[in-house]
Amino acid sequence: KNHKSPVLWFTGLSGSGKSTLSVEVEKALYEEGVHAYRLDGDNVRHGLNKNLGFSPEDRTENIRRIGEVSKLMNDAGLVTLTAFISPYREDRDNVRDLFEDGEFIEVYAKCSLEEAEKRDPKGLYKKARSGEIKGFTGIDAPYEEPADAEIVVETDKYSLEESVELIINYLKTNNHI
Ligand code: GGZ
Repeated sequence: KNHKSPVLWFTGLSGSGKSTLSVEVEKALYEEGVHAYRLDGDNVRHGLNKNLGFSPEDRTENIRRIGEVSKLMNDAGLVTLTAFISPYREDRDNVRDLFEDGEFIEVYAKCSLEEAEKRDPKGLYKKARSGEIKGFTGIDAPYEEPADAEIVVETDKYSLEESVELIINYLKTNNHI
């Protein structure tokens, strides 16, 4: 087993399934007896980052802070899972640089915009299309696809179970758990 715990950094469009996936991976880790903690919009954007919105600058600051918090939790020995769009490659790479080689695992929840928009669980894409929300990722704000994510999960092709298994197998194969 590797000495340091990994950080699983989920990235992807709104509606790509990264949040659901991170919840299920956390459960699977628990079953394996691994202590993990998950950061997502509900416990971060409503607390630590409640002064931040969705401008490019605020998204960058959102990701920077989440990266630093992940670093603290990782130092405390937890497997950390984060589920944020994190649309900018540079911001994700800056977080990666906080960690030792192999510790930071980028998990790209890859899903076509078409499928994410079809799911539209909160009706936000609809609002973005109508102009009610401005600067929505994938509509009128960018999402920069990862070029070299450690794990790519095609959430519009694989079941949730298959996707979780893929991630857990990666962690086992690479001696993270
Ligand atoms: C993207 C937005 C926006 C805009 C509100 N663009 O589907 P959701 O609702 O639950 O996930 C989205 C969430 C994105 O927050 P993040 O902290 O992950 O974003 S970032 O990493 O870019 O800082 C969506 C909701 O917040 N939301 N306005 N304009 N998503």
